[in-house]
Amino acid sequence: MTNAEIARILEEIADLLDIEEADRFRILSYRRGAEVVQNQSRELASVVAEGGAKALQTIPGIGESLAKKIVEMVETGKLGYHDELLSKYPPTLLDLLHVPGLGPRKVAEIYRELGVASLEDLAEAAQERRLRDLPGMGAKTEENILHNLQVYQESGKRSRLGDILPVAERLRDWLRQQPGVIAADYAGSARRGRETVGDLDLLASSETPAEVCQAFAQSDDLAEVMLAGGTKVSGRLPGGRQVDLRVVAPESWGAALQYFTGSQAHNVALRARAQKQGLTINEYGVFQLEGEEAGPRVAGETEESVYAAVGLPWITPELREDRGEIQAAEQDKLPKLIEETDLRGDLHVHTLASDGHNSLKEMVEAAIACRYEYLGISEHSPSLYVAHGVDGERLREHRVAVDEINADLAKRKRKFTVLLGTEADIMTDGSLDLAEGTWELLDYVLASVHQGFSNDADKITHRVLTALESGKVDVLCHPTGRLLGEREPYGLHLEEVLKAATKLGVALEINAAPQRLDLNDVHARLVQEQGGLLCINTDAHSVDSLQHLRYGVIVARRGWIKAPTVINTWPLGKLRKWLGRRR
Ligand code: DGT
Ligand code: CA
Ligand code: CA
Ligand code: ZN
Repeated sequence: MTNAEIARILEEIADLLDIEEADRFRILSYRRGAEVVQNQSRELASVVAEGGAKALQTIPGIGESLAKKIVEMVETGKLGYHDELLSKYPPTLLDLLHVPGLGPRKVAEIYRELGVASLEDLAEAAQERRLRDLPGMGAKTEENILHNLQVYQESGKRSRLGDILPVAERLRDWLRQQPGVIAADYAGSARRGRETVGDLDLLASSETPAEVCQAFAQSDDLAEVMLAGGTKVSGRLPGGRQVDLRVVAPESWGAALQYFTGSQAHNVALRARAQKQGLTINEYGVFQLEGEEAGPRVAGETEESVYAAVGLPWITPELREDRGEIQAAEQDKLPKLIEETDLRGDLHVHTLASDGHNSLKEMVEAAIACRYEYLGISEHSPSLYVAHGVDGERLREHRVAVDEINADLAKRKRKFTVLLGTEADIMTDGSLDLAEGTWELLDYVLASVHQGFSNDADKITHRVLTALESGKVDVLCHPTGRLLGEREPYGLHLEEVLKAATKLGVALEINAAPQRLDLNDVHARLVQEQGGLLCINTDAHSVDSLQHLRYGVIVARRGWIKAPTVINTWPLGKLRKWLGRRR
């Protein structure tokens, strides 16, 4: 049983208890448990195998009772308590909780009053206008539910990159170790780093494809096998996502990798170019055209050879979206894209002081292990009660703590600096949630919209612009507020906000949290084109989430971003100077 599966069961228990209106703290403890499990880098099943419940309890956040439940899940594949709760309700009822805007209270009510127990029931009830008569609902709520339901059902067809990439890497590594495999990689949208992935495409080259296919079809990683042929396997991963493996001959490896990486639009453009040069490209290679027919092979063993055959340098997969990359390659104007190692620090990080799970010291140690030069701590501001926003008094204590850590680091001759920032809420009137006298204490200010969303585009745009014009904001965080597959962007006039930010010298965040990826690739590119600045942050709430930076870098690369556009690639001196520009 994987950590993700364990976490899902705990999460479901919390949801079911929520529907039952059980004790809040009990519900919260299951949610916390799920989060702790999700954030482990080690598989808990192997922790149990090695040291049982005792070993589990050495992990911070896992107490005796959670440990017992995890052992039961690992050993039996299920949890009695979970089954007991589930048996009280139709299994599809839980799906309703994932529809944005439908909390447990509402779900319980529409189940009780209308017998709505599945997404289909819900759609029907909304279309037949039966929801609006329930207490506390109305025509408007009903419309919203119907709309959110459509959004949710659309997004359910794709997985987040952050959920798929680790699996893709594991399967690639597994394939590379199989006897007879010469090369293996993942292709498709996962290799291009798209923010969501429809299905996972795997590719291997081998002289003995049937054996490779057979081994894959029998591997524990597939929950279901739909097709197992001599050169192709189609199956499903444990959460239902489809995965296809194709095995090709070594001389076709590069051509197949190029073909199955896509995007389709990029491939179409590349093929058109080939055609003009009297060549044809398919998944087996590049061939000379003889009339309509493919003649002798001219390339195909490597991807480089495919691009070289049509007179182009190799194009990195993140750019293969037919957004001008072929023209740029042709003119030798491909950008020198940012890389993960260009980042010198993370400026959006939470600790136990607000809603993070690790201490300041632990976050600093983890950032040093990432080989960063600096780390910016940015706790939530006071108005965000749910996240234990930090008030002026505590911020002063924080300043002292950060200064002490810096003094200690200096004493130990460590080249590492902790910066003190804040993640100030942008209030509904556009003012910043900064307590009197705190701005002077801070090295920098992040600003975010977290609450009081409005559907009125003019209103929310005005709100954000007012905040930017305060002259105190250094970085505007997760600018559109979207949550992939859960919440659409606030309807703000984004281009207007991006322009204003650039004019006012405010950097825009690419929030690398896998559920956000906000700004996205297209908007990040727009910022760079208009001469603005970006900042790639993880918004980490635990040491493990610092690793999410890679997803932000992928978004940036897909947005053609070069390192100098991103302020946290700058050396500390340059960054400090910029942060102090208005002080
Ligand atoms: P996805 O799975 O929806 O996230 O997106 P992709 O890009 O992974 O698309 P997928 O899985 O349908 O196909 C993988 C790649 O294979 C795709 O990017 C290009 C190539 N490919 C698949 N079918 C076709 C096709 O009919 N024509 C062309 N030119 N290329 C195709
Ligand atoms: Ca795919
Ligand atoms: Ca596919
Ligand atoms: Zn944050």
